[in-house]
Amino acid sequence: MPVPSSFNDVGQDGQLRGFVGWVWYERVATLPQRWTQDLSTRVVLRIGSAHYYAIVWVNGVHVAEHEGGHLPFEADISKLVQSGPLSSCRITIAINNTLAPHTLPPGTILYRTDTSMYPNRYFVQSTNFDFFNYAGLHRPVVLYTMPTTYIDDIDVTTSVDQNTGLVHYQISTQGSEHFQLEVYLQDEEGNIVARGTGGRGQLQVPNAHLWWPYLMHEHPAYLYSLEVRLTVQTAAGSMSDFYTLPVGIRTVAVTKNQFLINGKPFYFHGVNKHEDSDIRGRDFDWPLLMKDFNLLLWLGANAFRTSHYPYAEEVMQLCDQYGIVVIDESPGVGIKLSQSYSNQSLQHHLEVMEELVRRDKNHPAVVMWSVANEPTSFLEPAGYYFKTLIAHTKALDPSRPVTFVTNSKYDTDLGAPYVDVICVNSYLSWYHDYGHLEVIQLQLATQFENWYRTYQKPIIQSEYGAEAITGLHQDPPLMFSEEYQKSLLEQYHLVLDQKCKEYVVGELIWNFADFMTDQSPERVIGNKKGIFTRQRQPKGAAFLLRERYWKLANETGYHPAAEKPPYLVNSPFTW
Ligand code: BDP
Repeated sequence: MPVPSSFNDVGQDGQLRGFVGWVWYERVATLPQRWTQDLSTRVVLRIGSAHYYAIVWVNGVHVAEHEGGHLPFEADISKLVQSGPLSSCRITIAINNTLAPHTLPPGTILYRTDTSMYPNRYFVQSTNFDFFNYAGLHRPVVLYTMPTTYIDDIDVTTSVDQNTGLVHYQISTQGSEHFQLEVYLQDEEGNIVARGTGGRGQLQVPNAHLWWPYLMHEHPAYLYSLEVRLTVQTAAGSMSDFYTLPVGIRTVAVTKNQFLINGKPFYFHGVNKHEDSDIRGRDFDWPLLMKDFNLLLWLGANAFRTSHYPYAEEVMQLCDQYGIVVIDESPGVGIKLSQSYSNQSLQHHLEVMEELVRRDKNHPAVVMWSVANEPTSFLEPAGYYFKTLIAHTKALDPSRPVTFVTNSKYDTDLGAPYVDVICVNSYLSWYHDYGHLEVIQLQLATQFENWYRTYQKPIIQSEYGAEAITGLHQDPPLMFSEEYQKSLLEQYHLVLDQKCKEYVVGELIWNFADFMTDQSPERVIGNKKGIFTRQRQPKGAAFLLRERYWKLANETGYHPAAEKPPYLVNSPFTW
């Protein structure tokens, strides 16, 4: 099985495609002698994402367990590989994709016990979310080294005082108490613009270049580089660890009707995505990622939400580099059953937020955390659940607003009081009043007015859309045709054009591209609400949105290249 990849769509075996249970990966790696002989080297095994539950052994010794796909974990394997004459190491990873009421996302195993209908011990995995539960080693598995005294974490927040950028840093180290830390901040030309020493401090950058979103400034996404050097004296001489972190100086704030980046109103015009493609499933793949970024830039999208789970770290790095603003979502999707509000679920959700914030906190592109998507937030336990979860996330990161995405009613939602921005999904003239595009304007205006009157918080239309089978045409528009998808979006836009002058601060189409789902009578080989096909070819709606997003960029931000979008981009990571 290739790594990274989902295991589901690689083979010709239908049973493996829908397999629920344990799968095993094993590989032998030969390590350089320096790694195994030099005891001042720390050898680490890092797994980018294993969906869902993983147990890891090295040379048969248990080294790690991790619950939840989408976030990395690692194990220090130095002792194991440095204790004997062996320079090889056998890495074994067992992964179980079963989803239960307390997992994130939750799921249920349904046992079919009627033996007149099902074979013995027959069961199926049921879920309450609308994407295929791809599984496997979705991101790279790497071995890497560092000195035994090392930089463990860096925490950077930024603020601005008039023209001076302030970079507050905190560095945690492991391995020894006796070390020195030097910190440099370099600009894009490689000039050192500020220096510091010690584990925490504040760097001042006079006339700082701020990090601006794509299309909001003539030089968006300006990144400084924080260089951190740790030096330690040992009996064997001096040892050092060195880390480089891209830093964008920017501020984020929310008023009762605005979302501010660097003090200026920001309007999210973008998409919801999935990590999803033919054959590879949910794997991390550079060509696909660069294609998606080229499409985002072509579209004039300035933002996306990582619906409905954290995306690969490389995605977040590209967002920093291109100025694509991110609402970073946890895998809290499909929280529908009351068992999924148990203490066990909440405890795990709190831990997932810790892992997510620890991984993504330093990305300037990330401007808001989303703790969940479309939970049954009208159920009684939801109030305590979201109050606790949101408070915990804010304690982990006081610098960013927190939300969850709702499709509950404004007057019964028990989680909404705790969010900073109301993110609301609606599928007018799709899941109800189907075929009746004429009701959208009234219903959407009412939706916005109700939410704003109740909460006096900015609102994002975090999902809206319609399915279109590419190439299917009907005029007058009928459902599933490209014309219906376009017409439905146009009706939404008429209302958004009004409400964006008041308190609506964004619109994110569902979805960027068609994606795979479970089989059901409602889905024709997946969800077809993409404005691009799964192979990333545009439907009519993509051209409509492209025109709209560039127009919005004209009206709300800076747009140096409105006539000539810079859609041919070279990856900074490829030749
Ligand atoms: C929304 C969900 C999203 C679905 C979408 C749909 O948030 O995951 O794919 O509906 O039904 O409710 O297309």
